[in-house]
Amino acid sequence: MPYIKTPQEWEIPESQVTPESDYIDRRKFIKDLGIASASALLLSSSTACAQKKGVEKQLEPFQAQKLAVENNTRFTVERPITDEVVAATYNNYYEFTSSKSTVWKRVDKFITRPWEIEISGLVEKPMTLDVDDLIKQMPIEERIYRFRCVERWAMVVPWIGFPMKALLEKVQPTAEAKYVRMLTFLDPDMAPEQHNVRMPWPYFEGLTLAEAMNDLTLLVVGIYGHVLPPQHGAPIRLIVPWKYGFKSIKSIVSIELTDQKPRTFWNTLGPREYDFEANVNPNVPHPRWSQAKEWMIGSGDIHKTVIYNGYGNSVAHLY
Ligand SMILES: Nc1nc2c(c(=O)[nH]1)N[C@H]1C(S)=C(S)[C@@H](COP(=O)(O)O)O[C@H]1N2
Ligand SMILES: [Mo]
Repeated sequence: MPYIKTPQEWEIPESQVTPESDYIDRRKFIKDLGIASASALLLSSSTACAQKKGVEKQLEPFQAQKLAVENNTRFTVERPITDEVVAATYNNYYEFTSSKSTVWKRVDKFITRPWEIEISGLVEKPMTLDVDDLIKQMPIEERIYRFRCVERWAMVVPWIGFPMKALLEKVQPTAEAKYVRMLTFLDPDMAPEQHNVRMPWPYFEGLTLAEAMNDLTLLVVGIYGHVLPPQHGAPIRLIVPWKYGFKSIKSIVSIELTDQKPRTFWNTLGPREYDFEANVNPNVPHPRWSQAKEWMIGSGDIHKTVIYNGYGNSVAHLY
């Protein structure tokens, strides 16, 4: 079945393509992966079909909430768009599980509406907004972007959202504002891995104000023509396509403007491995693997990694 990844010869063992939690509980993690890969090998095509049907059913209510928006033709990618089911069954969302292929099965208790988002800190007009009221006020459009995880998998996805700049212009950062700090929700009843005390919940990330104001920086509320399903970070998440995926924080409840560089979730857990900037760069290896190549989820196609994930024209001047 197309959504089960065929291992490529150059690929390193699974235990290394899932680094973001590797060292936190290495033994348990490898055990989980062992089970996951063994079962993937044994999966008969009928089981695979049943699995595909399960995902399709899980996605249905979100697909029914269509977002009729224009595609912004300034953003095109030469590579094929990743299949929706592939993208919806290969997720990093550690609040639910560290096993990418089962996030979609663990999000059923995750209630994503109503949802409020607070914008605070060094701004002239702090505000708390209902996400749907916010969406009505913002210039929503579709953009096809490349997406690259630090673990070397990549995809091409049609996001729906609005430039973060539009929201920042509304709240008016003060002259002292230099950074943007973002937080994910905290609710262990909905997200069981938030009971795991080895991780500093809730997930937090940050950008410089210049990065946040860049035209590419998108606050995303939809995907594949409809509202975001929970596994992709409903109801609102960040996408910064020239940086490794962990910067693109999901299910945001707070955006705070600060004059101090914010800490980040993965940098707190692995300071040597996940820096604040995290720009995609083939010439800077991760301490445990090369970043020279990447592979597309679904097809397994291998490509050379491109500096700034191919978005150098828009962002190289920032560095
Ligand atoms: N709150 C939160 N945001 C998160 C993560 C997470 O675990 N929790 N994982 C990050 C990582 S490592 C990646 S690669 C992307 C994955 O996004 P996707 O599942 O929509 O492809 O989400 C990022 N945002
Ligand atoms: Mo990632």
